[in-house]
Amino acid sequence: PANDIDSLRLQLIAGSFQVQQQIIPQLADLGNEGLDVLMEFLLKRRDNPATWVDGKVYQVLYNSDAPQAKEFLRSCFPEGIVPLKSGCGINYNPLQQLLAVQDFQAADRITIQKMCELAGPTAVQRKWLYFTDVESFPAIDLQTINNLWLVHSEGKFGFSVQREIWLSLGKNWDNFWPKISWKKGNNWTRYPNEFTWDLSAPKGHLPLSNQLRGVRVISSLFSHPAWSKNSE
Ligand code: UYC
Repeated sequence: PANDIDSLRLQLIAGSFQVQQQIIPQLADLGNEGLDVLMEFLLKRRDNPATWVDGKVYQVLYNSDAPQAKEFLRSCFPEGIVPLKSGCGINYNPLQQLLAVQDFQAADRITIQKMCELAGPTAVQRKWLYFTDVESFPAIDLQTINNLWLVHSEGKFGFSVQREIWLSLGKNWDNFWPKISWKKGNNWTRYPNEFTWDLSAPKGHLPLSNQLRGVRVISSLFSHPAWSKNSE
């Protein structure tokens, strides 16, 4: 068993994304010794930007009942692995907690709610955004929300993923909606039950932006300076 652990540890550190993805649940099943390897991995990666492999490791530890995993996260990663930065004092911890347990439906709702908070009290009451609200969002907040989605979805979900798909389709909405399963043939996907709330969804499926009032809000989201290379 010691050999197993050593070999899994090396594959976790040096393997390709695909290998790492397979190794993580195997380590989790090996009990305390496996968890130790996962904790060591996360700690070593602490000063680097979090990837979705880090996200997987974090999720395994977060969802483990082992006291040492709980104590480790409490002391080293009390707010998760994505820095929860906000330009206006918004608390993104509820979003990170829902994504850590892969509750994508509740995470989607809270994403809309947090963006309304960003826009101010009238938007919170209204429960939807004007495109002008989005234009004045701080880049850092959109990046925090987006990084949380990316890191906890194997890089599958997030505004930046949707934006790349939209750009690759020449900004054509009629091609974009079916591509991310928001529309099938002539039919809009109905909220909430027809959407896919897990990682079997197509790339870019989440988070949702209601298209009922048109494309101006989502266009303004995709045109935001948050996604340009120089905005950090
Ligand atoms: N809904 O169909 N949507 C709602 C989507 C449309 C509609 C919420 C997305 C088409 C109504 C979210 C799609 C449409 C409500 C989404 C989609 C429509 C509602 C909850 C595929 C009819 C009740 C948050 C593009 C043809 C709300 C919110 C109300 C809700 C998302 C209808 C997240 C991605 C054009 C009637 N839909 N939505 O915004 O205002 O309320 O009464 O996009």
